[in-house]
Amino acid sequence: MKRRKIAAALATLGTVGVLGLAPQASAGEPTSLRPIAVEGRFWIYEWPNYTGRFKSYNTDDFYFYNDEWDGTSGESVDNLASSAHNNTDRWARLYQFGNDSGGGCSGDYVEFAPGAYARDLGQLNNGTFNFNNKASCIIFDD
Ligand SMILES: [Ca+2]
Repeated sequence: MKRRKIAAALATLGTVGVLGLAPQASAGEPTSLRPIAVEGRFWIYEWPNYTGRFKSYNTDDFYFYNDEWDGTSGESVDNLASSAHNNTDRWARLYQFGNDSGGGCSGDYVEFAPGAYARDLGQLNNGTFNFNNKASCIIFDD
């Protein structure tokens, strides 16, 4: 997967993730879910500072709308994540727009290096980039 970087180290707690605005980023993305073997899990949290309800992923998921917070029934995680931790061995991206019809994901994205975390998705890139309550898709690098 080609990685377009508008590089900027996140300021929070030494996070090494990179983010970008990439309306074209869906070009070349896989069009179906892959059973890739990711070590560990990528965690999203309802509130900043890794608090509130949580959900984790260890494979691509193009459609957060049908995912529930752990321990809930029918309460979608879509557009509600406020902090995140990539506790996997892969690069991963959270995308603004998901897809349930075979297409890729699109819109703004936040890219996480293996092990990277974002304490507040609403205050990325020294507070200049707001990804709070936007995540709708996750894609891991091969
Ligand atoms: Ca899903």
